[in-house]
Amino acid sequence: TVLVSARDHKNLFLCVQQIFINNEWHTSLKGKTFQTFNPATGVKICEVEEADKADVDKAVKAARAASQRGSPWRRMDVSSRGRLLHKLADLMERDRALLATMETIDTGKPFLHSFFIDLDGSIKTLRYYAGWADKIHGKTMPVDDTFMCFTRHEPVGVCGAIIPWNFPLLMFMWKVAPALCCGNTVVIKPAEQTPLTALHVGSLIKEAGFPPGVVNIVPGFGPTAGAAIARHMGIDKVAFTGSTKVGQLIKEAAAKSNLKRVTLELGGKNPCIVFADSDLQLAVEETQKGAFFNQGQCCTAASRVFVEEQVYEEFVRRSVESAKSIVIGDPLDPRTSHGPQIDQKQFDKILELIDSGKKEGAKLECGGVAMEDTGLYIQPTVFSQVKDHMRIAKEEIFGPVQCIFRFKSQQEAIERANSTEYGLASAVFTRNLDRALSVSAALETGTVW
Ligand code: TXE
Repeated sequence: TVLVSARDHKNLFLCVQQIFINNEWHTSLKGKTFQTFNPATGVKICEVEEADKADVDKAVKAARAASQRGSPWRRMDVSSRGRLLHKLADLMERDRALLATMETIDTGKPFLHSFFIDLDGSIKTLRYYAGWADKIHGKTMPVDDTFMCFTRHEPVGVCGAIIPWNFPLLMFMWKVAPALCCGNTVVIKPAEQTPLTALHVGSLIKEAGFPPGVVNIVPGFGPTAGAAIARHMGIDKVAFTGSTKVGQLIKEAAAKSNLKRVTLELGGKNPCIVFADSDLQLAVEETQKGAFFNQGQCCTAASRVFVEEQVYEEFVRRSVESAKSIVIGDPLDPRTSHGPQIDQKQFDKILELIDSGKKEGAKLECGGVAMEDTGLYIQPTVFSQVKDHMRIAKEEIFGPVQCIFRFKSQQEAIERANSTEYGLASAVFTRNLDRALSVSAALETGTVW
């Protein structure tokens, strides 16, 4: 039923288009709205009230009041805080199909991915942090003389969060769940491309029984609402996921305002090293999922695949075959595994980088162009013979482009993998456990798969 009504967008988004402050819906103080579009069709879904600096001020005021010592939120038992997070998870389970449909219409990601990956991950994130709420221990430290020394964890206070459009709901939960688990209050700005699921969750937060002001949601744009969060004197910490360039602005704004704490999760150019002794079919499948999942719009995308020379040709052949079998289509159709890019800006950036790859001499094995008919679809693209100096080897493409490199020795692979300004994630494929462990240790990334 949800899917059917979603096709014409009727009745689906009626109560979720406003700014959420103090558990109430507000219009924009400047009286502005912005549009959100379905990237699969280019059709406008709805208008959303646009938060600007004054609306952020209003949200911060609510969040500060809710975080005052003696407030219902601060007085709440930690176990009850955990129960509230579980309650929110229950409500998301109830509304799972609706939320997955909204997410698909607003982002263009295939429905089954929204339903089984984004919703599953969001609900599990809430439950995980719900379990932590009453297990945040301090320490006692032996000190000299007759003193006694112990730590007691206190909430940071008001946490600002600014999130991107590639996993709108999941990012929302990754930011909000840990903050709430520790007793903080939150002012969160969803990305301007994808505000809808966040706003629906606003209504669930109220329904779950969180006190007013604990979570406030300010849909709007980066340079206005986002920047207002980053430099706000009433916000104690800001967490941001997005581009490296904006991450630098956030840190600068934090430094120039109240030196609020900053957590950044930015871009990547993630190496995968495939050794000749690996299970080749598994390596082909996993590296390709890594490259094309979510239309390549992942900070941890497998964007540089280094393959040992003995298996290089066969790896490329199988990768091309696999890329050609990907089902591109209507994201609401359960058969679809590949949808459109999020917006024109990203679409143009990806095609420009693909073009640079062709010009700089990488071999285009398949794809490399947009789909002809409608929407922002780009064909899954495989480049072989990619060289380290090429732009496609160095810049984050954030689109469905797999770049395959050839290597001769383990040492060479490690050095080339590490030779990047990024350090987010990497992967190693081998059947040799010694090698898996030693290469993992040598890779300079936060995560190694
Ligand atoms: O990112 P922005 P964009 C990378 C990816 C992509 C590129 C640009 O390479 O192609 O960034 O994408 C808010 N002050 N990633 O333009 O602008 C904005 O409103 C405060 C990687 O979409 O960084 C949105 O909520 N906030 C990434 C959020 O920042 C500002 C996910 C992200 O937008 C702001 C997305 C400002 N001055 C893009 N300007 C990942 N790590 O997963 C913008 N924003």
